[in-house]
Amino acid sequence: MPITPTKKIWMDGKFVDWQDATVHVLSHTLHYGTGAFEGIRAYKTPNGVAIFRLKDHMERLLRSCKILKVDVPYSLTELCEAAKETVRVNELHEGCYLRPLVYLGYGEMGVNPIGSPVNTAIAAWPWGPYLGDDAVENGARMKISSWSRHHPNAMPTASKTVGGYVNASLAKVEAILAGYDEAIMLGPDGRVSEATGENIFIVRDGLLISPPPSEAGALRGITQSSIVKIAHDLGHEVSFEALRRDDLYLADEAFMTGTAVEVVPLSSVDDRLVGDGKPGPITRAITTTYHQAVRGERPQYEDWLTRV
Ligand code: PPE
Repeated sequence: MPITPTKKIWMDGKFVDWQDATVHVLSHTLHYGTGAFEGIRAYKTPNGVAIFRLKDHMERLLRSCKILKVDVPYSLTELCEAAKETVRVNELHEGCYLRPLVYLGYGEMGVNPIGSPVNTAIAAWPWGPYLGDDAVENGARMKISSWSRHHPNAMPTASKTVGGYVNASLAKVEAILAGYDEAIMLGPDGRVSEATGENIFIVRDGLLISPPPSEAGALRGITQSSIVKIAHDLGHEVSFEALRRDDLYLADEAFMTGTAVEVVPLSSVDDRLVGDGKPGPITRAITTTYHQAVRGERPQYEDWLTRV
């Protein structure tokens, strides 16, 4: 998706003009992929723009780096303040997507990352529907990927590691070239893991089911956990259970969740319609509540919002 440039990007404590926010070609992460990122959204609310679950995202960024043995030179509070400032400086009153990135910069070559400078950046820009308006309205056509999700001893799936996204990218390209909207990856055990940048839910007999993140090798989604809370509040039970591909084929409803995608229904999986192929009633109700919650239209979810 094309980026809409904004004015400034936060880089290691300073705001740099968008076009000058560059790195040296010998930056370590560019070659070896050791680094971590986050995706966060901010929304316009009746009381000004607010970042959704900011602290949870920055905590996950620090945890991703802990797994990689990368010491981030900023505290949780400093990262949260920098994100708020990035939205303010760019006057993103209508909301935006934020991309914090911790990467190893210029100074060392060779696989050994120890000794490389640790750099931190936060960019923000307006970002529309991740898979387009049609997927939001009518659902996405999904393909089970021939690429498996990483084995946890090959790549730590709890970390949003830069290099880990080669796996997601291979699956995404395969799905798009085959005419689908998005890929679902199975874990090394053949169970459903997650989509390339989204967690998966199905609805079966009124019960919501999502694969348990650590067993499935899926990211512990912050949207996934928001949806669990919303579903409970709407009176639905949620269960974390292993799913097989045929559970997806036979689901009454299914949807995916993520910061970028928000909540998008699945219309089909491997050309089998999910239900009747149209977004189901539970998916719709949850989606509506999610959209209201992120926009500050549901007081019970105010704790999730950080005004900038
Ligand atoms: N799984 C993966 C692999 C993943 O990357 C994401 C977020 C999720 C699940 C959902 O997590 P959460 O955002 O906490 O609900 N994917 C980010 C990157 C997307 C991209 O194309 O870049 C995102 O949604 O911002």
